[in-house]
Amino acid sequence: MDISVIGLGAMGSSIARTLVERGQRTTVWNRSASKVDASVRGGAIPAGSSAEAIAASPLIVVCVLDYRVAQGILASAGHSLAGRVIVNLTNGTPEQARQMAHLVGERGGRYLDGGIMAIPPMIGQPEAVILYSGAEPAFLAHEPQLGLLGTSRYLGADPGLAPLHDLALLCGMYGMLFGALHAMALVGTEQVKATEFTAMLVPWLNAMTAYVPAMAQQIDSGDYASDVSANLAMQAVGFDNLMEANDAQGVLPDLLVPLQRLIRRRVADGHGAEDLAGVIELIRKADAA
Ligand code: FVH
Repeated sequence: MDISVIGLGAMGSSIARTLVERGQRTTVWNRSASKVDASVRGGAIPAGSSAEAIAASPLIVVCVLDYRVAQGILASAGHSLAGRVIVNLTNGTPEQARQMAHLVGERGGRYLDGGIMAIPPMIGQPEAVILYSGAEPAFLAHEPQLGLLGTSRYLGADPGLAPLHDLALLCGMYGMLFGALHAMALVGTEQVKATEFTAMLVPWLNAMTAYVPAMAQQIDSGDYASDVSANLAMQAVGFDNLMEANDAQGVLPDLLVPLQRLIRRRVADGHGAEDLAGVIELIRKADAA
């Protein structure tokens, strides 16, 4: 099958390389020619322009820096989009995805938005999960090719669903990674090496991750008060110690201050006997917190 890849940054070049290696006739375009050359040496076919790359294949993967760039490329393609399936794997927001679907649809193309839950070296392996949303018949027709990039998960007809899930997963990732950085900074004030501390940190984070499904059940039921094993009023007191120790050790408190504010607010609202999961009620309503 023919496929075109537009954008040969770290991710796009990995996508193009994987497709070539798996026997796809892959046409590529990138703003900077040097990256095209590298891809062509690997077996891809160069296109003279983005419009030429779109015209070359029924299935076009776009993976550029942001939607502003992607929109410029697709808008300038005009009616060469007609009859094409555009799979936009560029990171963006749900609203941007819906607008892009509209743009492609107006020009006679079909649109799938995607969220790549992987880093470039993972592309082509089952661990590379790629979320899709948008035109379902187009997804089903091209799943065999898209499946070459990793494990595909189709989330629904609304093109905004893939970026919504993508960004939510990134929220979870950043919360965890920034938490790990903060923990390493705190123990580092007493010359504990990050590599040494990791042996303790990773099992702890794994144990806490195992607690997430129970939190999810509380969130879906709205019951934060049954079977409470660590009540929020107790956690608020412990959090005060945490803040005091950070201050004494000279560690920047910026990551922790908003967490303490949420815990205190929830306790002040009368939910001190409940579990931590109830804080979601404040997070859900930006103006209430
Ligand atoms: N790399 C990763 O780990 C993450 C994994 C999850 C998904 N993201 C998203 O993928 C999009 C591309 O990311 P990338 O890592 O390939 O990014 P870069 O290596 O910086 O390549 C950027 C490409 O965009 C092209 N580009 C930038 N500005 C323009 C422009 N004005 N006109 C045309 N093309 C443009 C750039 O071209 P060039 O600089 O080589 O000429 C690259 O092809 C991104 O949404 C991630 O969030 C990656």
